[in-house]
Amino acid sequence: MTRTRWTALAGSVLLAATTLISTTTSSAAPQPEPQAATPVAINGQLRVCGVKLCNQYGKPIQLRGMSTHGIQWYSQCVKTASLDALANDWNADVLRISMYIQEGGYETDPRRFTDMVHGYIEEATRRGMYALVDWHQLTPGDPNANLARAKTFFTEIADRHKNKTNIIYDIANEPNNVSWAGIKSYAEQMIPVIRAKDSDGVVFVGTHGWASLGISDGRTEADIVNNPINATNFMYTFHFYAASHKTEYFNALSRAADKIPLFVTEFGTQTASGDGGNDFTNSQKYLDFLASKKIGWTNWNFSDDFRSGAVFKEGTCSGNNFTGPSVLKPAGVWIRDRIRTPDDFPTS
Ligand code: IDC
Repeated sequence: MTRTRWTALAGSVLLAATTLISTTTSSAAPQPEPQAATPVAINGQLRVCGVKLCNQYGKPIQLRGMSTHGIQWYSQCVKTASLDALANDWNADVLRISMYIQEGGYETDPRRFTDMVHGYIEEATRRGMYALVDWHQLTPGDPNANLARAKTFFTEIADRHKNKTNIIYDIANEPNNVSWAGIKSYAEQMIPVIRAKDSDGVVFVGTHGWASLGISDGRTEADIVNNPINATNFMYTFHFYAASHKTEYFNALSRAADKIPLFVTEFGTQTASGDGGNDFTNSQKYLDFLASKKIGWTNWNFSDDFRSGAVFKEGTCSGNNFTGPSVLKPAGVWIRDRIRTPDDFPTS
């Protein structure tokens, strides 16, 4: 499907109108080309319906897209040319905006990082993509350690963007070294903070053991199923790195998929370091399963970092050519092929 930005559509309508006004003798103004709509134009405001993510028509949909790398390190990879490629060459539905809290991220300059996220939300919106705002806590792993910061940040983000239909709030990237009960308590404090500003915004919450449904902690999804977060319109997140996370992780995902609402906000085709050889066979097994359940995903990551999981070849982000397979590492070629296949977005 060809996607044209609304600015282009508006431009051709304006051109047609201008031509109509200025042409007194010609018989008909040129008709605008039929335009395919963007993911947000088609699906509108999302809502969690049972264990699925549904569009404005109440139909389950699968969103597919990319996660940025940490914006404190790789903002040079998130610019006009790369986002145009993501929307129009990759046909991505969603941009995950990965804002670390520590490691030189938000805590060092809350004003600057909040403004960066506002900017990226506007860029995603302009291109008709969903904007998945990722509170990328990682070290420390207990999201409660950043609770006050999270309240400040999400209050402003939700207030500024509440009238948009394309914002998704991820309040904890990868909780670790924290019990499920600790994460549940955090989520039950944060979700009302967001809802006070944006009453219909969908919220995502990372699961224990680095978003492994507890598996990396020697636990299972039963912790969640037996003690779910007391809220509505939210999903739990699951992450996997296909060269590290094999049967035990896949089985947990497949057991959980019919019981709790899930979104894969991060995965790689390589090891959990985001580097090393790709396991495309196991990656495909996961993606086939996610497609069959209409579970959405964003891949790690949209940068030119040296590691194998960064889709662009090193040095790409200092230029302005992001289109096509030639600028991509093997993981990038593979994942672009799987994002740009046609979407299934039912409208009736
Ligand atoms: C990695 C980055 C790397 C950075 C490291 C520590 O690729 O440059 O130094 O984080 O912050 C995750 C995390 C994600 C990791 C990624 C790959 O959410 O931040 O990125 N990963 O290791 N969970 C599992 C893997």
